[in-house]
Amino acid sequence: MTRPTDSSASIAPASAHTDHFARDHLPPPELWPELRFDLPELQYPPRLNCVAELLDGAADVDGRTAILGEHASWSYAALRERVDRIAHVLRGPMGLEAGNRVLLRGANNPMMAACILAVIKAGCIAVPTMPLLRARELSAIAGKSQINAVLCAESLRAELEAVDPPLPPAVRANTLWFGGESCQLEAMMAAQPARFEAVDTAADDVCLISFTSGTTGIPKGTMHFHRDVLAICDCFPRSVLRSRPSDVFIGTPPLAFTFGLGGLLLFPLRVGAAAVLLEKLTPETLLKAIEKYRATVCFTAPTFYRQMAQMAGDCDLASLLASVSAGEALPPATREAWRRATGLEMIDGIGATELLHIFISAAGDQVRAGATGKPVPGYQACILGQDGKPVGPGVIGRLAVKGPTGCRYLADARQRDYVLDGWNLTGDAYEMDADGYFYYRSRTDDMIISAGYNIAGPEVEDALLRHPAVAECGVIGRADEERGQIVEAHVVLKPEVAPSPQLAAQLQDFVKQQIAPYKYPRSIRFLKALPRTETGKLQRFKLRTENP
Ligand code: 3UK
Repeated sequence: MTRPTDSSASIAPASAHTDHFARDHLPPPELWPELRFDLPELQYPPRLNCVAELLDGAADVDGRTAILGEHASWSYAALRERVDRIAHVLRGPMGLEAGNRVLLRGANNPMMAACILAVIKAGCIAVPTMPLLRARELSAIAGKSQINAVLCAESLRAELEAVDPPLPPAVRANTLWFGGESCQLEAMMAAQPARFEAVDTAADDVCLISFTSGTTGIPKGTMHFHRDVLAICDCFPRSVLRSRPSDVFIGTPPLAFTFGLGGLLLFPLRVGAAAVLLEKLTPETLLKAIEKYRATVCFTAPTFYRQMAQMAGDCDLASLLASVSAGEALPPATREAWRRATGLEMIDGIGATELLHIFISAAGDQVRAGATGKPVPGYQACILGQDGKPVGPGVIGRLAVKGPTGCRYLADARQRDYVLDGWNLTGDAYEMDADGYFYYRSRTDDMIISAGYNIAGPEVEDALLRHPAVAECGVIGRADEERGQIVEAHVVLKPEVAPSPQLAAQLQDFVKQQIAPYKYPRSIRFLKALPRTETGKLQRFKLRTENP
């Protein structure tokens, strides 16, 4: 519950946490990015429980649907009751205190959503994990965030029990299973009161530790406050997406990925809309589900849109008003294919786990060809040159961002790499135009340097994707004695096309006709599929290392 701001608002309000682990492991203040609250809607009171804010007002609205799943449809009141009962289980029988960390595991479904919300409402810290994570990664995440308890879907039980090195005995003793045959958590909920008074947390108490999907290296835990959760709802969805109570949100990103947590749970709740949570979606089943649920807003990654564009003709997508693409660069060829198939102008948006959600984007007639967009109101962005100073239009440099959210790694030396002079450095090479539009070029460390030329892989990928034989592709720099690096394309062909040296030569010519010839791929390899993370990102390092 939030109290009116009082005269002591300028003094940092006391944490509600009795377990101070999170606060103790925040980076030192001088390593934080600058935080800016430049809009009226970003002025949050010093005490704030974001889940109380999202649920306790809306829950009184008669019968409105909050969450739909394969086997469930919950009104706001029904969702709130479940969240409250789970919060009682956490603080009662499980014996947790405010500030404890709860590891969460489950596919996208209504119970997983209720569990995340309950942990936060109970004053604890949610540590959601992606279903496909394997034993070693899970063990690292559990260790780094020093978890106190686990809520896990019964369907992922075997995997969790195989975690190696095993979870500490106290954590194993405090693990509850939901769904499946046993419905252990559900049975305990039934014995609890239907109302839970939200823990009166400080706006800057940590409520979420989200681990970066990380295409390389050891996972980094990013720490987010109650106020951050509301701030992302009051930025992109409000000014770019313009979501409304009548919206029905659907899509693929896992709730354990902040792209999904925001797009498929927090954003709909913030405006009193409905969220459809479905497991194991494919491009085909997502299209069917949009039709079935009359979804109005879709969140997924570029490769899903590319595949859906080819099948969209078989479905009635008339309900769809907005399609949001994030996670990796949206090739213009994919934007065009989706527009041809559906008549919709996609909303591209760049977000990051460190900043929780999207901070540069554009919608409708604000979309400019090839650009991600402009800073979302509430955020600022610029391009930094090699000397760390902002550069003007037309120069490629490092993308730097600041706004109401920003990077705070859990006990991680890499904090120094992400924050420079108050700016968050996302690791992306971008370029700005004279009108303030931002253009993605590549990841900073993926820029290909061949015979002295800088070549951005995604531009070559976009050219290849326009060839009718190409389903997907990934372009990397391969070490080369003569040129330093050469451009190498890894191409997945459409099912009806067979690979051949002739086709490779055709693809090379095709690229040369569209972009500067020096950028053409000197090497072409045909693959059955591209290596991707669970969040839909191409793992370029695997293309480099697994195909020597
Ligand atoms: C890349 C993009 C070009 C970019 C995310 C929306 O992807 C998300 O978070 P991650 O921490 O990765 C961040 C990095 O992914 N990227 C994301 N979107 C785009 N590149 N165009 C885009 N539209 O390299 C960025 O630095 O996994 C996305 C919302 C929440 C998220 N966490």
